[in-house]
Amino acid sequence: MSIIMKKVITYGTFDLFHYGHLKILERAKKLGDYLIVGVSTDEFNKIKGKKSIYPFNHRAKIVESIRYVDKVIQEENWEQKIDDIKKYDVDIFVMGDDWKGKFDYLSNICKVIYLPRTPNIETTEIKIKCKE
Ligand code: C2G
Repeated sequence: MSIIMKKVITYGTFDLFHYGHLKILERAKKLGDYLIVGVSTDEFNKIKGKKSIYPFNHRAKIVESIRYVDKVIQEENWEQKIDDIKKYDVDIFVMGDDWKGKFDYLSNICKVIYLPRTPNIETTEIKIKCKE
């Protein structure tokens, strides 16, 4: 009996892992049976103009330890999403709605869903509060 798994993918830096990150991973997993997360490498973060507090290997290990996550891959560039979706036979691409519209080009190879961001929690805010 073949088990048809609905595979979901999402991407992010996931620095200073917080409730907003948890909630999007939880909701993404609920859309299918298997959740792949592309965690941005430190080098890709430079391209994104982001500097994370935690290095890639810490961020990746934290994400892969989350019960909703089935697989972590490296996110190294903007272009890899199409290849990842094909390589892992992904059905649904999920991102927070701060990215709304930015990845609609993927909708001819999988379902694209933007989920509302969790309000009032931001890694940048946490960094500022820590400095106070
Ligand atoms: N997020 C959320 N609510 C928050 C903060 C973040 O739902 N309060 C979501 C974002 O919308 C994103 C995910 O959590 O879908 C990861 O957020 P970041 O680590 O900030 O990801 P980002 O730097 O936006 O990288 O190719 C896509 C990029 O790698 C996304």
